[in-house]
Formats: sequence, C-alpha cells, structure tokens
Amino acid sequence: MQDRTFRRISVIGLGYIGLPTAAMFASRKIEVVGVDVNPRAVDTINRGEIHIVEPDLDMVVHAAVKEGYLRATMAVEPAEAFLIAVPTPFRGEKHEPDLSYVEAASAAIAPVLAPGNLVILESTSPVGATEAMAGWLAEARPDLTFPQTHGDASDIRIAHCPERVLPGKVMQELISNDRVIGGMTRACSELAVRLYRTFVTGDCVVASSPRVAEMCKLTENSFRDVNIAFANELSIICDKLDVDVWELIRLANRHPRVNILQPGPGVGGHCIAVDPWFIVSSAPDEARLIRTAREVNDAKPVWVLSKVREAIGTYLMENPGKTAADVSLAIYGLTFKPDIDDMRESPALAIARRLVSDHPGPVLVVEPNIASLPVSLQSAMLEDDWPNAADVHVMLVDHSSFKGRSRPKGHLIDARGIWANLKCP
Ligand code: SAJ
Repeated sequence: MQDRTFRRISVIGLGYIGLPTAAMFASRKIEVVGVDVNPRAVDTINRGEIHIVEPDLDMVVHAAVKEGYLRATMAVEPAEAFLIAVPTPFRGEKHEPDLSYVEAASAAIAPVLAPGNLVILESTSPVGATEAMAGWLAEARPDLTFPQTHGDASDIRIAHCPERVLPGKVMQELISNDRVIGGMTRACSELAVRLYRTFVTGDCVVASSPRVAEMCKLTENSFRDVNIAFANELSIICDKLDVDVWELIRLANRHPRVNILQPGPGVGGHCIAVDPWFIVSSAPDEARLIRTAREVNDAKPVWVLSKVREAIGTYLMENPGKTAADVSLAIYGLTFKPDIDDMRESPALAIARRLVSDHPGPVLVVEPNIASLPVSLQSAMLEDDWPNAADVHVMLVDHSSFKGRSRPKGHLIDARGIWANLKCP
C-alpha cells in the first residue's frame, strides 16, 4: 500500500539532480511541485520537456507532467516535504564554499513551512551546512520549533541526504544506489527514510548526524579525485621514463589489492573537481593529500598542451620550410567524460579552447555528441565523422564510437590511451 505521509513534495532547484528526483517521486504518483528561478526551465518542464540531457529523463518527465503529478513554478507552495537541490559552488582563491543558493532556498520556503514538515538538503555541502540551514529557517520562523532547540519534539524535521548519482546513469542510480541519511534527530532521519523509500530500492542508511552525511559525500568524491590524481601523475612519470602507462596499469591491476584508475586529460564535471575543495577549505593545514590531488588533476590539461606543442615542434623540424600555420590539428572529444554531451568544467574543452586560440593553422574538432561548436571554438571546424588527415592528432575523450578506429597517421597525443598497447606481453 502506498505511504500517504507525503501528499505533496516540493523540490527546490530543477537541475541535474532536482529534476530527476522530482520526476522519480511523481512517477510514484505523488504530487510534486518543482521550483526554479529560471523561467525557461519552468516553461520547458510544464510542456513535458527537459532542459538538460540525461538518458531516460525525458520520458519520465513527459509522463509525470501529462498525468498531472509534476508541475514547475517559480513561487514556492506549501508541501509536506521540501527537498533543496540547488548549486553549491566555491568562490575565490581559497575555494570557499558558496552557500548563497541554499540560503536563498531557505528564505523562499520559510514562509510556507508548517508543523510536521520535512526539509532535506540534497545539495553537496560543506560540513555544518545543514545546521546553518536549520539556523536560517529558525530565524525566519520564530513561531515554529526546530530540531536544534527542541530535538525530537520539533515542529520541523531536518536532514541532509546527499545525492550520489552518476551523470549518464541518474535514472537507474537514483533508484538502486544506497542513500546516506543524516537527520538532525532520530525522528528527522526516520521521516526522511520514509520519504526516500517511496522510490529507492537500495538501503537507506542512517548516519548519526548531518555532519557525517555531509562529510561522507565529500569523502566519496575526494577518494575518486585522489585516485585519478595518482593515475594522472603516473602518466606523466611514465612519459618521462618511456613506459606505456596503460600497459603498466593493466599489469599492476593484476595484483589482488591494486586497482589504479585511468589517466586522462584532467578531471572535469561539476562534482569531483569541486567537492574536495570543501574539505580543503575547512581544514587547510590538514587536508594536504586532498589539496595536492586537486592540484595534480588541475595541472594535467597544461601538461597535455605542452605535449601538443612539442609534437608541433617535432613536425616542423621534420618538415623544414613549413610554418605552424601549415600544421593541421585534429582534436577528438570535448565533453568531460565519454558518451555524454556535457562540457561543464571539461578539461578537453579547456585544451581545445587554448589550441584554437593559439594555433595559427587549421583545427578540426571531432565530437559526435554535439550539434554545433561552442562560441569559443567557432574558428575551428566540427566533424562528426573521422577526419581524412591531420598532422597532429589530440585524443581527449574515449567516446565509444572512437574505440576500434585505427590509429591515425601523423603525430599523436593520446590522453586516454585509446591506441595504447592493449596486449599483455
Ligand atoms: N576520470 C578519469 N579517470 C578515471 C575516472 C574518471 O580521468 O578513471 C575523469 C572523467 O573523465 C571525468 C571526471 O574524472 O572528467 C569525473 O568523472 P566520474 O565519472 O568519475 O564522476 P562524475 O563527476 O560524473 O560523478 C561523480 C560520482 N562520484 C563518484 O563516483 C565517487 C557520482 O557518484 C556523484 O554523484 C557525482 O560525482 C556528484 O554529483 O557528486
């Protein structure tokens, strides 16, 4: 039988996490009101369409809107549960977390809060953010009681439940991943578990506090960042020592307790390149390894660029009489990882931008997942097919459609190891 505790759920922020989550609740026949400050997003969703790219999201949103379970608006309405899924970027040289969107969302929902309501912070947040949110809500609504002062007897329940889904697989992972739920009190956690149980088949694991849940999410992404940094550093060392890093990793990974990740042109996306900074900025003297990993990964695109320049120099030495303007470049991939169209914080895009602005010769970009080049690359040529010829080839993203292609002739910088030695000796 369906749990009727939540007749209406409000999701604040209809982006990469908020919209799929809203659609998921709505697919379980619960009324969902999505709130966003972007009128274009609101209109698009109300037409049953989506403004972001994520496999299978379009049909779930379409069905939910058509059946009347999901609608979007710019004004907050009363609900039994509020999920806040707004951006939490960092700002400044010290990478301080910017909680202004969470603060604005708190200010927006505070006027409509009523006793018995549940407020969940889903955005990836620095440790202490949920308590700060509880403080902002309490300040705005002195007529209500909150868990920080009234414990399990509070009018309002508050929890942190970080999203952990992988872009590209959001619709599966939302259902099947385990959820970490950090309520401010036991009653808060129990109500939050009840909410997620409406569609989550993974375990809903209760953390002893929101702080543990906040740190848990930051730790997961930092763990991955540190491991990718290890692979990226190894690739630079191996290049110097004339060792094939992909062969090396494949061999080392045959050890039962070694599992090295893959080097690449750097770390992109809006999560792994951001979240570790929340740990670093809260413990700058202690978080030495986490900071260094960020620096190693951020420096990788610069190293790839230096290898491209080196290859152009070698080509010119081999072809006396030619100038840099005669050298054609082919760049393979712009997205932040394979088989998506998302270019946010993409190291491949950063490398391409720099090459297009600095290189005087022709630049081809092969990117099958986009229809047109971003404005910053307008002087390049977009190819969705394999180019016939180029003097220097720069492989940046291992899209499935690139694999199995024969190694292009000419100089090659293969940042993804597509054409690495695949056979074990
Ligand atoms: N990358 C490598 N080498 C690897 C693996 C990844 O260079 O071996 C690069 C990718 O090319 C990409 C970047 O790292 O540029 C990040 O890609 P990703 O697939 O590792 O992760 P995201 O950013 O798409 O999603 C991560 C996930 N976190 C973890 O796997 C610990 C996801 O579960 C989180 O929900 C998401 O961050 C988030 O929203 O925080």
